Amino acid sequence: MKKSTKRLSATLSTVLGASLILAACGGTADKAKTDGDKGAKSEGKTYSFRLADTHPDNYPTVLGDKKFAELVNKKSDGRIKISVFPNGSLGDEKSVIEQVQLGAVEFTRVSAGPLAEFSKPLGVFSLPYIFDSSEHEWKFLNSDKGKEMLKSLEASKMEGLAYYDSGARSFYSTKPIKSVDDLKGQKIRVQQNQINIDLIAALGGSATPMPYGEVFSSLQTGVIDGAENNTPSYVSANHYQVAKNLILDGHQRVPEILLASKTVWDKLSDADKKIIQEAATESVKTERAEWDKMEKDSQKKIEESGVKIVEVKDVKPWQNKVKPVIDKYRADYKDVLDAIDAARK
Ligand code: GTR
Repeated sequence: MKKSTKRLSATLSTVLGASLILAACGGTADKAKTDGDKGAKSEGKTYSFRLADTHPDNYPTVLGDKKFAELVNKKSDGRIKISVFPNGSLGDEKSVIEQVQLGAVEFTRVSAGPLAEFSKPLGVFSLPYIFDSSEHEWKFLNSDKGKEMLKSLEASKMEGLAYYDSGARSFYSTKPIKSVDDLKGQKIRVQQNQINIDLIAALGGSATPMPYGEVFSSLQTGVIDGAENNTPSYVSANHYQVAKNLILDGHQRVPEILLASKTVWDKLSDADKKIIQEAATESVKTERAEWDKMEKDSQKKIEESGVKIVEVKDVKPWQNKVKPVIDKYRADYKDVLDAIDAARK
């Protein structure tokens, strides 16, 4: 989609969403409930909500979203309908987050990367090399502190429902990258937040924050030299067809987050909140299983397509180079970094 068309559709969707939510929360059709049901106030109401995701239809997060929607529908006996809008069709992540804060879009699945500009605690996930492995990351995400971080979104008008998997992010470029030194002087696209800008600066490159949907054409036209992401995104967004040098440095593990607009959430009955929360938690299993599958498929595709892959055996030189970033933010994130360290044991 052209940028101008995309913007128009994002604006249109804001307007549309706002009217939808008015209809939903203003108390539409009260379905008669069976007797003996003394549930909370809004029980029995029907809702039609939208969920935005930047990824295409068959991507693991979108499959997770769909599972979530299906479970909500089932658990509410068809009263709560959530339609999934993939492909960034409701706007890029930053503008979707803004729409969610307003209540114009009711749900979204976004990366913790862009969320960091709206909710400072989530910035910790953009710090480099804080997790050793997927196991370490998930042990933390499932810990009390991990759950508390989801809840911290409330202060920014969002209700965090669940974490989804997003693996590890690595650099890729149209120019060769054989070691950490090769990023020097390269223009690298990053997710939109300050920590990423500092990260690229520490590596000697220049950071270009921009929406995900613009990365492919920017690589093609040379606006940027490279970018960084997990392998499923590298493949599904076709970046691997243009940026054919991949270095598996795994500098970040930035989880995905499924969340609701707090404006919408606060108007739901306790029973409906419970339905939605349970469905979100249950959908994690689907997303993670799809994630594992897609990581393997992407790996295969990359190998078959002539991408030059460099495995990083020793991350020490990378860690040393990005240490100024950790030093800059250590005090801000002390509590959570301690909890992440504790999850290592
Ligand atoms: C992906 C993530 C997307 C988006 C993208 C990006 O890994 O799943 O939601 O944030 O990265 O780099 O913009």
